[in-house]
Amino acid sequence: MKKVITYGTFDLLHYGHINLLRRAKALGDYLIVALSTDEFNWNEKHKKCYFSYEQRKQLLEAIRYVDLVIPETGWEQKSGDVREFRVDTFVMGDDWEGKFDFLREQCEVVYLPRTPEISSTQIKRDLGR
Ligand code: C2G
Repeated sequence: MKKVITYGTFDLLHYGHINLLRRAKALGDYLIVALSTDEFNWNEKHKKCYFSYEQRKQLLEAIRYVDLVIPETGWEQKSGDVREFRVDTFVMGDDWEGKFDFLREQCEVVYLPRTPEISSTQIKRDLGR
């Protein structure tokens, strides 16, 4: 069974996220999503999420492409996750291009083109208008 992993906040879930998850799943048989916790988002990414971790987890678990959701609590966990879950492929949107190449020693690393024009920030901006 080919296992794929990806990481993110996935707040205000939108079709850009779905495009990423669909393509990530297509690279294997089992997709793990490491979901940023509220603390990680706030302390490390300075993101205040609209939905809580539990709400964002519930949304992700309802997506047909997602097989498992685990917490992302820090930047340093990726190598351990790849080892622990015996991951074959690590996937991120290409806004992260090159940032996780150190994982190439352990697994395949794939950066997928982002879906242009949509983002959680854009949604907030438009709704605030
Ligand atoms: N994404 C995308 N297209 C968009 C928006 C997001 O392909 N229009 C992708 C991102 O490239 C990322 C994933 O969807 O791979 C999740 O996006 P975010 O929730 O913004 O994740 P991010 O804040 O980049 O967190 O340790 C890694 C971080 O947790 C990644």
